[in-house]
Amino acid sequence: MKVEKLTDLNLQRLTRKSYGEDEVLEQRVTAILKRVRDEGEDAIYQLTEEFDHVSLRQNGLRVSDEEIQVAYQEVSEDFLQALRTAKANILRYHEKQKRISWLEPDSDGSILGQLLLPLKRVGIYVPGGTASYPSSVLMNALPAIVAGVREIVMVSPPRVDGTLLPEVLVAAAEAGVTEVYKVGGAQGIAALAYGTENLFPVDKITGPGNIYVTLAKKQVFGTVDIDMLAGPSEILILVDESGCPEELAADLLSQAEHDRLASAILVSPSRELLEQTIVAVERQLESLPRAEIARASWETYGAAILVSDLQEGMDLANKIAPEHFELVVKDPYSWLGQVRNVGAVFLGRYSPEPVGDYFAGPNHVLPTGGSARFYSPLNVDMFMKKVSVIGYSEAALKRDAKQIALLARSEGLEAHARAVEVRFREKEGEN
Ligand code: HSO
Ligand code: ZN
Repeated sequence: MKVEKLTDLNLQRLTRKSYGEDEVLEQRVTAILKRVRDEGEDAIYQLTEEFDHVSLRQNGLRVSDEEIQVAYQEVSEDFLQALRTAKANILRYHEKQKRISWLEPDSDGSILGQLLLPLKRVGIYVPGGTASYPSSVLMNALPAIVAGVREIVMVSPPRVDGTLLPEVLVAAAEAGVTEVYKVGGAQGIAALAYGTENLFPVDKITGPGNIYVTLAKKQVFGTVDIDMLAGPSEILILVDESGCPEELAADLLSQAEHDRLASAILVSPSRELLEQTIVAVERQLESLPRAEIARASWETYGAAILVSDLQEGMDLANKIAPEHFELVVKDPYSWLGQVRNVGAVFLGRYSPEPVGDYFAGPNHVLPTGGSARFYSPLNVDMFMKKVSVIGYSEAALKRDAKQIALLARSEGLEAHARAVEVRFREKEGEN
């Protein structure tokens, strides 16, 4: 890894699109979705045998209460404590987002308003393997709980022994998930979107997954709502000369270890700091258990970029639109007003990104792949829908009738105009 000057930078390498432009994979996913829609659980059992190498035909897909109880015995007391504290923090943060229905009376006697209603039933996808994160269970389920969603269905691919990770099951129970099924991949998304003989379909699917899951979510959008098309994790750190190379290297690697496709970018006006941090990354990689993944990510999608000043770095951050943005500068709050296109901003030396991943309270499901330009972090609103309320009074309709009718006729819609006018014609007839 070498320091690159901003002027020489190939920005395209760092602004990858999200998953989802592979036609062959798209078609494979379409076929899986169709199979589950047409054949139901039988197809799910077959696909699970094929992809997860386990047969669930005997005990079924649903996780039983006993399995949850066993999971509680398998996790440590300290884990449970930490999970419960994280849950309390996440709930507190998300409670602040909750909006309520409103009705506003006007002096003419009419009432306008908006009903805010929780979705009835939502599905959460939890990936398998080393990306099976209990923290993500909390981050997906708790905003739904705060929104008032009653039915929260979780799906996750089974391990070869036919179980799910106990920590994930405990997180599901703690978060208030109401049903858990052992089904992953595109077939898991199909089960949630279309339902099966024993699984009622949901209204919305959230949660990250691999490329099959992401493409499946894209394809079922419209049948159900989805949260976003999540891509590999990203971090961009903007740092002045006050930064500490060891800390910066650790922060970069904390994202790089997620995925070979993850991206970790360091931006600074200090060449010396960039160089020292590159050395620190190399050294820290030596003792990192997931060094292979982190190194692949760092070497392919990592960067150490020299800018002429912090302003240039800030502009670059808004252009790249990273999922996570650390501002490790002397007065980070003075830059906050310029932050636009990032999923979450972490201010100052004592806000390393994992604080947000696990504990502080904000959601860790964040827009990736440049979509921070138009997407928001997962939030309570995303689990609610709105109904418009219109309660016109006689006086109000009388006042507005002419103009409404005029607009209707300008669109050639005579029946619309008459539906307003008929109310007053009758009255005139009576007189
Ligand atoms: N940084 C990840 C979330 C996560 N990290 C889960 C650890 N566990 C994507 O924002
Ligand atoms: Zn993370």
